[in-house]
Amino acid sequence: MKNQRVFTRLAITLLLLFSAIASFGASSHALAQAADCATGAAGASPEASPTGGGGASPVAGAGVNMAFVPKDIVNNYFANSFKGAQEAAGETGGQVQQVGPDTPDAAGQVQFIQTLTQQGVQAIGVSANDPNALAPALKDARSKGIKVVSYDSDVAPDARDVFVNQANSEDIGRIEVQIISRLIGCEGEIAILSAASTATNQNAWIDFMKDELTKPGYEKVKLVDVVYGDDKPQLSYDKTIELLTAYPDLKGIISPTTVGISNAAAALEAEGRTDVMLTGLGLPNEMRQYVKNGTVKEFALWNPIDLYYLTYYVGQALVNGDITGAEGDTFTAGRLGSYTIGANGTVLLGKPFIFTADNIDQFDF
Ligand code: RAM
Repeated sequence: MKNQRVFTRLAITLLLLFSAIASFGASSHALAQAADCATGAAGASPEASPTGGGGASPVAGAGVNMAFVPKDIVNNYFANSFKGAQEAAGETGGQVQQVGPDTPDAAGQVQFIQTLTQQGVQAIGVSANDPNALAPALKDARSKGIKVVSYDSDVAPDARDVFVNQANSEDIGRIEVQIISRLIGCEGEIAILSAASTATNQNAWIDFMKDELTKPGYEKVKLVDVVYGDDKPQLSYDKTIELLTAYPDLKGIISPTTVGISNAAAALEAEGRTDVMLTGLGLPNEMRQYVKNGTVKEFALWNPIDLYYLTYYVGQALVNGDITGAEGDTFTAGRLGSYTIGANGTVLLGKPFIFTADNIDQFDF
């Protein structure tokens, strides 16, 4: 709670600072448009700070009993960020738990969903390792009156009520390509180190990365491979080494997964490959050392604690009948303010934020 407040205060300070810099026409590293290589196309714009919503005062509602089933419970992105759900439930008298497999595994997730359905929780939040493999179990839960909120990585739309998206998928995908292309001087071979090949979120981002690369300005940037570390630390490390071996001229790696980028950074550091640029989506706390020693110059993310916080409030609003998940439904999510359900039952947390050596020490997640 205290850390969260400090973070919010810091974020507001940063927002004001960045607005001031922008209004004086100076360039800020964190706000710099990443689209230096693309010609004739506006780049996706990163957020000034990774906060969401309108900042309204917390409004208590009737708390509900909600369970979260992340891709796995070991990954810090999920394990540490669950405190956002605890914070939200604490504000309204709700109850939350987080359960799931030790490694990212759709079959393991199904078992937890079935158990939660038998226990009769009121809402399930889920980040899918596979959009379709989880669908039957989630549909069964819904048929028994349980509200299903996917977050982070969506399931098949007819298997959930609402999807809480951390940031626009297109923004995320394009920003990654813009950053790596600029870092390699708009020329050279790049590769992608992803999570599971079935992960909904990474696959959506990769589609936009590929599309971005078709734009004018990227003619000399060549995507040579997409490999999968399955969000397993050792496998992600090994896949990075394999890329370095298979493509001796490799200039850059994009890893749109916190497990992937941190282990790719470790591999590059161990191999002394300062000539290979790395960017992607990472947790500031896992990336700090690599940013400080120069292995990684820039990477992006949103605030995953806020993602959990918002997801709890969506579950609560669904259970209490404040929303049905229809486009245009509105609800209030405590300190994040009010949100409106968009097309396809999706709620958007905010924009991705770019972390650099200049700002990374201001974040603790
Ligand atoms: C990993 C997971 C998660 C993704 C982040 C960026 O922790 O794959 O789903 O959103 O990276």
